[in-house]
Amino acid sequence: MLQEPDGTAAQHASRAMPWSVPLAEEGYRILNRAQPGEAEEMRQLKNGLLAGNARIDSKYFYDATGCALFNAICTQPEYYLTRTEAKFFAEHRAEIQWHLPIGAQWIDLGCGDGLKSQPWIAALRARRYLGIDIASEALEKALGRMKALFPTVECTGVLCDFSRSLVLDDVIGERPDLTPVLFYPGSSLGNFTASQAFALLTSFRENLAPHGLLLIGVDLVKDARLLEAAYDDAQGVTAAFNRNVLRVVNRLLDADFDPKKFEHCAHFNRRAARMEMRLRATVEHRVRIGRDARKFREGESILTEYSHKYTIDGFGELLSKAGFARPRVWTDEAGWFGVFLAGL
Ligand code: AVJ
Repeated sequence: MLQEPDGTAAQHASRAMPWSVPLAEEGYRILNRAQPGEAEEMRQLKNGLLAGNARIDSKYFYDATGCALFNAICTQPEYYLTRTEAKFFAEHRAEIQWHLPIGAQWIDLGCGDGLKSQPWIAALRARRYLGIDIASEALEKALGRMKALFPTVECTGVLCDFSRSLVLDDVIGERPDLTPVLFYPGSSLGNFTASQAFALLTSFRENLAPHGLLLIGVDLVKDARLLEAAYDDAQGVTAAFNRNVLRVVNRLLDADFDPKKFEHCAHFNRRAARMEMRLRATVEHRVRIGRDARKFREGESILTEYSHKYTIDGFGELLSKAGFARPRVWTDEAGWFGVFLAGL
């Protein structure tokens, strides 16, 4: 078993074997390229919280509780993204598949539980599954399930924070005979700012060279009310997901945030074409953050997430700037969600 992402044991393991920790018993292996709790990362997280405009990087949402809450968000009626994309893929798989190679290596970036990839592995008769995620428990689950369902598919996991750097060419290069297909669904790219998204897409292109393909799903700009409802469901699941990040921070930084003193806010910033989630202090109070402390005034907020929304043309341009060839594009009937398939 891999250690918790914030566990010190994992830190020692990654120091002793900085590159990989293969696990053979389950029929798959996981390469540990995470650097949990790394000093520089923790400094950044802390500085973000001590800054005048406090912020927490949205990658910190995904501890085990956060992953479970995110899965629950995906089943909320207001959160149309997952449903729309799943329905679209189910109905159009045959058509998209026509443009994808048979027997490829399927790279599932931010795989979570890996469920979205299963029908693709079957349809494309993929020979290799590479699951990439920052959440170790989800990654193990994804690989265990994949191996059980497809015993002849080689299953490899890479535990890493790909928002920092995505270096997969050595792993992909282990099978130069299999065309790499990078699958990045769910509009996960939306969490990144324009310049970060450009850098990430550029690294996709580098990892996929010379003949790989990128299959990516992105959420499209739409009515603000629909967007704001999707990020503030009536059941309060998104609110719980947002507040949970404070518990993650409490553990990572030895802080004493009280989630009850913050309320969930979701706002569509049309000019920047993004949803913005914040945690707003409902009362003035002090929070200890490790050996430091800060005051939150009533109404002062912590930025916890950007979720960018794209236009078909805008996203096509971004792909082209990152060095991809002209993509094939599909959207659902309502034009809510876009699927892009881009080669090099
Ligand atoms: C996983 C980044 C695609 O931005 O819609 C869901 C995360 N945040 N509800 C998104 C999220 C609030 C989600 N992504």
